[in-house]
Amino acid sequence: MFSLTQKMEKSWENEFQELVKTLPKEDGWIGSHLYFYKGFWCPSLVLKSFISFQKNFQAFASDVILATFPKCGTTWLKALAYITLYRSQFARDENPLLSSSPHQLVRFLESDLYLNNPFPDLQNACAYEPRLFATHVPSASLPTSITDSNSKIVYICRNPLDMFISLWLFSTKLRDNNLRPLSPDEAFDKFYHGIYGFGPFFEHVLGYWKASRENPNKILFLKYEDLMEDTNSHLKSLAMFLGVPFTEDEEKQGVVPEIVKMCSFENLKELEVNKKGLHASGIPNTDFFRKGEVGDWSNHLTTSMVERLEKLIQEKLNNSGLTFKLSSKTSRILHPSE
Ligand code: PAP
Repeated sequence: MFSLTQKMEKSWENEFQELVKTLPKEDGWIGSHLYFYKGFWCPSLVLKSFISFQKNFQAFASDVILATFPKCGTTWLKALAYITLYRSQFARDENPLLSSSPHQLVRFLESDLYLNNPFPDLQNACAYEPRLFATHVPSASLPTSITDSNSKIVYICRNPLDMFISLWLFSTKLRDNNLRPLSPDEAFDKFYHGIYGFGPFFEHVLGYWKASRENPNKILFLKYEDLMEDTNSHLKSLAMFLGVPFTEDEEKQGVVPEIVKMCSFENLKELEVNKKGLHASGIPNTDFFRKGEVGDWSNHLTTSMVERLEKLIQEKLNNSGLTFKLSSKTSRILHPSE
């Protein structure tokens, strides 16, 4: 005899399998597939959990959601936001980053909490209040309870050239051994056409960009390059946005540069906790720390790849007001009117 819950699970599984058959499908970069659903390429491993997250997540007005495009600074933002938001909860020498990776501290909704459970225990997933979660889901596909509530979103993106190199090298490292390697040309072609997890990049970035301009009190829009250039002042803006501004006393005591240093690439990469252990998806923690630089694309991309990407950026960002710095040395900004 099946219980009602088992019957519902079976019918949802059947419904899911029928849906999957109808979706455009492409090979993934690491091993599994990508399905085009709700306007983005969803990795097959998280398709079901994305649907559960979208259907079942109930946001609280106090929630903070870190929304990011993959390889654009998620790990860094998780560390900065966690320490800033909860700094009054722990002693300075008991910093949680010393014992947990940023991904353990701020858990992904679709690719962690909802992975094997359509109704995860979200309350116990966060050590402190307000709740802090992360997602790679585009703004148009977020659960309506996030978009319609007073919950806050912090978004980070990065220039697409560095993002592509970061994604390609990350995928190359983790790619299933049974598959032949993804050549730079193949990877570039897929990237150019927006076929990678949570892509296309430009639709994702522009979705959050437009939403943040319409409602700057709800969405703080950050760029990796700006954060790299002046982490202190962006951290102060982040604290203000989260409703936990640094006090004069804290500023005098040097709390801001202390958090910046704690969350820096150099520091996090060397912490024992980030050198071992696995992310919820099975990816080694250490693979989230590679080079952490602006402009590394120039060591990898051919001239023709750069030209094609620059043209694509100009086309896609035209009239949006959004620009990206491509290099830290020259502060070169690629502007759509260039
Ligand atoms: P995810 O979206 O898959 O979780 P994410 O953290 O966004 O990954 O991307 C990893 C990138 O951020 C890597 O960039 P790279 O390949 O160009 O080096 C990683 O090195 C960089 N990164 C990780 N932590 C930090 C940090 N604390 N400061 C600056 N960059 C960082």
